[in-house]
Amino acid sequence: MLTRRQFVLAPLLLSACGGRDEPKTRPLFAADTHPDEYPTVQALHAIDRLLNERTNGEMRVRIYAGGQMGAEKDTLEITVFGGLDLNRVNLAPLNSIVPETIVLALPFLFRSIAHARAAFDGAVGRKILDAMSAQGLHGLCYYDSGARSFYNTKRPIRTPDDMKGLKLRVQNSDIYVAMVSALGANPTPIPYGEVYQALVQGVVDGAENNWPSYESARHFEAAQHYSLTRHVMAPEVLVASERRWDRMTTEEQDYLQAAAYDSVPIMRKIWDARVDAARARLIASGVQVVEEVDGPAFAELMLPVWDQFLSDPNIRALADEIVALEVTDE
Ligand code: GTR
Repeated sequence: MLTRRQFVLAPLLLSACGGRDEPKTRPLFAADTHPDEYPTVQALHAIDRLLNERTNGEMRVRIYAGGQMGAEKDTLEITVFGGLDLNRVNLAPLNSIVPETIVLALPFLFRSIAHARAAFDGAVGRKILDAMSAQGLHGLCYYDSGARSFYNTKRPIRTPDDMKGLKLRVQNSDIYVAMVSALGANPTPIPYGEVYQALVQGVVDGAENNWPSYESARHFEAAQHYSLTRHVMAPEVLVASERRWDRMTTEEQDYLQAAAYDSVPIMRKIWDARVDAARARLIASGVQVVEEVDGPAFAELMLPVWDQFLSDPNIRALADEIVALEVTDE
């Protein structure tokens, strides 16, 4: 018996095995954990539109949204072996595969959204995307993910003391496990698609995410205290399978890379509007927002976490490069 996921994947796997003589027009298969209207999926639609226009329909993207291909960690494995051509994931599940990506996941690394965007768009961002090739992934671009904040079912969080003893869901990444432990709470890695259930059933007391995901995944229905800790501003990432990338002509690679870059400002516009709309809707629906959070107290507890994850001097150099970035529009 095939499982549901194997069943869904079967056509992809068959065509991925099709080799060099597959029709030129076979679309690029792309996965995203979010539903179709979410800004990251809209970015994939923008890539499809741009490729369609620029190549007269020769290059297209077929999007499998809503997590139908599985959790991000699993879809990344599928991408590495070529069952998916494109994958939009958060940076977190890449942390254990590509050590350089840890840098962008460091808590309290970015001073502002402008600082984060300057890092994603600049030389240091490109270096980290290029490091992915060693692991079978071609890094195409970053998308915004705003700032992540803690929310929970129990109480407002203002200081690290308020975190004590809370059981909190984290993404599948060692640095986030260490971050939540250092804050005195108990981290539990759970795939995104299972967090709502875990909150409702009390398996965890809370989680952390940006406004759009907190709303889209309905976590706010169960966890009403949203504290603006803004502890992480790690980006979303679009990767291609190196297997597929290497089979493309240079011209096709150029079209795909250009469409990916050009989708970034399109996504940012959709993203900014979505953050504002989600925040307004959630506040109107009764979510308790805690604005006054002791940021410096949280940041101070992150120093050992930085040291632990920056023990490799090459990785530390990337973090230093980001900290030293001068940003005019901050
Ligand atoms: C969201 C992100 C997703 C997923 C999710 C999570 O902000 O867009 O790709 O990583 O967070 O918390 O797992």
